[in-house]
Amino acid sequence: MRDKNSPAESADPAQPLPARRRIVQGAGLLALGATPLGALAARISDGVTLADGPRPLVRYPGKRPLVRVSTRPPHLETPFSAFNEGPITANDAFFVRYHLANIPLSVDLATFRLTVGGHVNKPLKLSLDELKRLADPVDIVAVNQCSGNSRGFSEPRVFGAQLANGAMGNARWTGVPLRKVLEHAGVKAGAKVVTFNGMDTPVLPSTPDFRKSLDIAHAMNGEPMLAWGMNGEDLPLLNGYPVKLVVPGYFGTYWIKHLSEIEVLDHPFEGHDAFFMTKGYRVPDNDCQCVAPGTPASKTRPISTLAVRSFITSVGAGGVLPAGRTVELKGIAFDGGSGIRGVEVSVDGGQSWQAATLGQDLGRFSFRAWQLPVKFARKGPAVLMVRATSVQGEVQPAKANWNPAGYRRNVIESTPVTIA
Ligand SMILES: Nc1nc2c(c(=O)[nH]1)N[C@H]1C(S)=C(S)[C@@H](COP(=O)(O)O)O[C@H]1N2
Ligand SMILES: [Mo]
Repeated sequence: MRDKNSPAESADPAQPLPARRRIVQGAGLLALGATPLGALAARISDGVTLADGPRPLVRYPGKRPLVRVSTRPPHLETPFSAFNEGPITANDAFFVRYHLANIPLSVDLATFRLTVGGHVNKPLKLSLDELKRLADPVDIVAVNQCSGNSRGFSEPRVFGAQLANGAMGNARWTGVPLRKVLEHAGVKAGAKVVTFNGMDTPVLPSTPDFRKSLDIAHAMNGEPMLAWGMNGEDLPLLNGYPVKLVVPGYFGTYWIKHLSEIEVLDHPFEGHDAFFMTKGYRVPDNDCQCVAPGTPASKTRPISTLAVRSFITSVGAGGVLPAGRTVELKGIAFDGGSGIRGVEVSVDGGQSWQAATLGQDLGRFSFRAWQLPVKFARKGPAVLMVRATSVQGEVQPAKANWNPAGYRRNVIESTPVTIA
């Protein structure tokens, strides 16, 4: 799969100011650092994040123009303005993330099979139709967010794709509970973990395959599901057609696309194939899942649930709002599955906060829309902030937590605007 259109050079207009401001700084630095070494030095010394300039939009099959992070493998962000269209993210706007460049370019349902094997009584080999008939279908609205969403704002800067805030999305997923499929195969006593693999493969044998695992208790708790439907349609190819594992409340890394192999193990998941559990996608093993900025984590564990977050979607950084009349601020909030208790907004840089009105409850794993009418008395610069509290009482931090991979960022967002 290659880009069909030449990339349109355009900044994401709704990108938060830190990105845009730094793009401008970056342009200056580029002039200063005329030599490659100079540019590199400037980048490192300035703590620059997302400084590679405006990010091009690219067009892939089944998708509207999305922000290009990389093309091999495809890694695409949702333009942030799409999140103001409502709490459900449209299929053609949904972000795309792959680790391995050999991705399926088409899937033939005549030959597609999902195998369920390992420590089970009756190994299964299911066509999509057989999977659909295996149990009554269920629906769940849930957020799929990449662990590294917003990593590009980490300071100090961290390795990895310099993502802004568009590596997340919320959809209604249709499928069957993983538990039903495992019950059908008959999990044997002594099962410990369940591993998942998709149809994409590494280019080089030295690259580990992208496999993930869930503890048997989690796999059997009724929440993880094998989904074929997304917002009432088949999954888009780039989001895992024909079947993906949906793990509500958990980061996207567990949501295996083009799911083709499920294996039950009676021993821990280890070795080369377990790279993305035992080496990658790990967070500091403490409550904040963070360490002092710039320091390594001594003990780590696999990343798991989403942290509480909220965003303003109706106006972006650098936006202009009118003085003297009512402006409806809108946005979204979500957490790892307790649900959103409340959202507060500040229009004075965090000195005072007002409670927003929450929109329709689409379920505890979903984006929750919020809105708040505000009136600005004075013209000039203003900083809008939004802060969510989850049902279980988790509040977003005022200062960003930091970890070496830039995972799970959930600092209170600030949106500088001009009142005119
Ligand atoms: N088969 C497969 N599934 C995968 C991945 C992958 O590389 N291959 N990446 C995971 C990661 S890290 C993320 S964030 C999500 C992204 O889901 P999306 O591309 O449908 O938005 O897919 C997950 N599932
Ligand atoms: Mo991810």
